[in-house]
Amino acid sequence: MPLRMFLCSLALLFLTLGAPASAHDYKLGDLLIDHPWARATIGTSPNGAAYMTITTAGAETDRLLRAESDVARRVELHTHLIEDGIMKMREVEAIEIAPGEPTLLKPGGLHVMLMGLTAPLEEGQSFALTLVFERAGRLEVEVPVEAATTLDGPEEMKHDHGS
Ligand SMILES: [Cu+2]
Repeated sequence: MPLRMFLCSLALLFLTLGAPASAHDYKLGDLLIDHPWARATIGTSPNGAAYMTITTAGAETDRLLRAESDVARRVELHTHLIEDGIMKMREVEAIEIAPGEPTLLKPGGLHVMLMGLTAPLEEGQSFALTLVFERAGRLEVEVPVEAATTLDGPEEMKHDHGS
């Protein structure tokens, strides 16, 4: 088997065997990607968003450069800004993952924007999202779709972190 495939299998095996705390944590080099999730589509909204918490155990800042998924025609990295008293979304070039504190992608803040969904996101489904980091490289994560009313993240995530 080609080396690349072999390494992928190893990585998969590691993911399967590791992380007993939660099935939704992913490790990639120094990075921990904690509980990716998305909200179910509301009405006929053509767009969606994905959220997660990314932490680096390394000494250097990494950057999320882009994300890719089949569920949308275009995937962008966005933040929210207040302009003239109105909250607006703005595309960002990259999302910095600095050492010391977790980088939160959450409703009302940074997020992975799914522009032009190919199908509505339904609660209980999940989809694949590939994250591309400057230093750590590429990682495909599974993004479960939570209820449209979910505010900060799935209940399970709150239990995980006990806060
Ligand atoms: Cu957005």
